[in-house]
Amino acid sequence: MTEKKAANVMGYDASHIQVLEGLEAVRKRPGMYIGTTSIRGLHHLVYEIVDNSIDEALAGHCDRIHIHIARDNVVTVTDNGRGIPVDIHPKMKKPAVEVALTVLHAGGKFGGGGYKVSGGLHGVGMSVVNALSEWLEVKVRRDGNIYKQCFSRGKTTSKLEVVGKASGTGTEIQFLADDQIFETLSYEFDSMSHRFRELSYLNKGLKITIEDDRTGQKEQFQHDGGIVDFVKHLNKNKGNLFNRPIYMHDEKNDVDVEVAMGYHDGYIETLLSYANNIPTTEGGMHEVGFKTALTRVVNDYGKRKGLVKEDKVKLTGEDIREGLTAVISVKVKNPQFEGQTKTKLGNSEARSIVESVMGEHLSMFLEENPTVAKKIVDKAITASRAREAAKKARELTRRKSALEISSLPGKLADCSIKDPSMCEIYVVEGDSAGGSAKMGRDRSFQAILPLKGKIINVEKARIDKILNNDEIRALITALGTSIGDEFNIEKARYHKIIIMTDADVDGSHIRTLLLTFLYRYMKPLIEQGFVYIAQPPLFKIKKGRREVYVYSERELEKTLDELGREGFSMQRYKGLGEMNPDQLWDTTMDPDKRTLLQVDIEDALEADEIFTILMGDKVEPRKEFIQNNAANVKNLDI
Ligand code: 0RA
Repeated sequence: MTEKKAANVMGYDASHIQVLEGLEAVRKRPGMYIGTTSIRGLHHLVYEIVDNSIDEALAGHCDRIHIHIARDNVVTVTDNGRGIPVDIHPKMKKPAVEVALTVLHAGGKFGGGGYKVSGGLHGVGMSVVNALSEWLEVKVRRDGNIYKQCFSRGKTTSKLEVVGKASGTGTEIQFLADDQIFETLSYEFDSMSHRFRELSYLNKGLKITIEDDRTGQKEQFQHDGGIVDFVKHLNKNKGNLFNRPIYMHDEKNDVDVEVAMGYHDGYIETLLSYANNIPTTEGGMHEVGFKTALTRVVNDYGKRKGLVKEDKVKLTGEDIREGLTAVISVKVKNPQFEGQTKTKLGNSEARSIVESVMGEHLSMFLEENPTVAKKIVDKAITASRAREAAKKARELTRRKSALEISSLPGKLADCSIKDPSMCEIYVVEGDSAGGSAKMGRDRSFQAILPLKGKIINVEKARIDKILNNDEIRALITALGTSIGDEFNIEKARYHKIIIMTDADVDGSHIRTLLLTFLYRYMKPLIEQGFVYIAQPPLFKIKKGRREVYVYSERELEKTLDELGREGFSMQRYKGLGEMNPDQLWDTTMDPDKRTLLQVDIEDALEADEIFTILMGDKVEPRKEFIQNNAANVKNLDI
């Protein structure tokens, strides 16, 4: 063998092994690439593929993406982009599409420019999806042909071949996630829909459809108004100060900035920010730039027009953001995601560019729309006066509240362990269930806080009034973190906060209220994954000496089939109070047996939306909601 040939063989083997190692590493430590192998990770596979189609849409070559979930959990993502290139990759000597699917991080290597995402969980590349799939098939329509190639667990199982004639262009990727890797293969339609709706708002005009053969559910998302429609959607049940959200879109130094903002007559600020289509829940440079510009421009305008008396009032950022709903979407070349959950944009250029784009466009808008401008300034002045008045009131009562805060609420049955990371608190609806929970618990690490259900009536109390509610104050004190600007997660007294309510309408209202409250005033608790919903059983079935607890209607049918439909007795639990302490422990509180649903920010956002509808000053949406949900309510209220 000549030396040259030996080197070639070595070279080939080396690169070959490297490729295998790359995807083997993904299979060995999937968490490193997709965060988790839970349902979230499973969804991530789909999002990764869809992200690639969206990149194609951003480049202006794709306007339709279809996601199909089959009964056997096979997912197909189809787009009408240019199709992944099939020509031979000069270095790898393989079709580019094969390289994209078998080489780690190959995604960004070809196709020039664009705002490809490189950091964080997203943009890890389609090869990661391939590695974590039992099988994957890609079909590319390009140059009049349909090309097809198959893979299994990241390895090529067939060569790229032409399998037919194509008229247009596009890419279709079909895969079955690997059940050796994932805890579950049951995609959640609602959760995925939520993300696709968001993506459709963020990518104006793009049509995203999702179809689920398991349930027959279908959705179609397309918003020609983009984030303007998003703001309208968020504010749809609120008393808007003006009809059409303010919109700006500009690009400077490779940073693309899009902002839409509206105001309503409430007090809550809703700021949703994104970088390269990824939610930046921890904020970051783009948010800082936005806030700085908003505060400066509104103050300048107010002074210039004599609306704000120079020395008397200084409008703070918070004053100006009261009742604001804004969506900020930036696209940057090399996004840096920082923070505890990697959802904080670190790129400093984003700050100055958003600030400058906002500064220019908003000043111009205010000049051209004096009626709207006056409404915004007046609203901020009112907020500023309220803030001053509240401050004075607080100073007067400071001594009293300091006393209150130093002592834990009397209703709290605390746990004996003091290390928060080991402790959990059950927030329980009603004194009687609270009593059972106190007796049934493991007092070393489980604390119980009973809340009187009747007092907090979601439909009658406004969220700001709710802060004056004794029950809610007890909750704030028990959790230890304080709220709003003074919130400090380091002071959290428990790292699991478990909401345990009855499976009826009141219970679901209280849960909605608590989630809305936590979302608005203690958001990091949700972001950190500290908040859970307990899952008490709905039924107990007895047959002979056997007792089975059943947690859902669907499970009930299955269980009855299994036990045989004769000679059994069944108890329906209407409330937690019907269970004795032992039963409550066995079914709902024992860490070895219980199921807890972890609340994520999407759940909380949804609760906030429901809360807004239930609370809204507008009667119509409320009626509509109650009518639409009457069926669900019935299911719950058994
Ligand atoms: C690289 C280059 C080109 C298209 C794509 C990638 C592409 C990737 C995916 C993934 C899913 N759908 C996709 N659509 C396109 C463009 C090559 C060219 O025609 O110049």
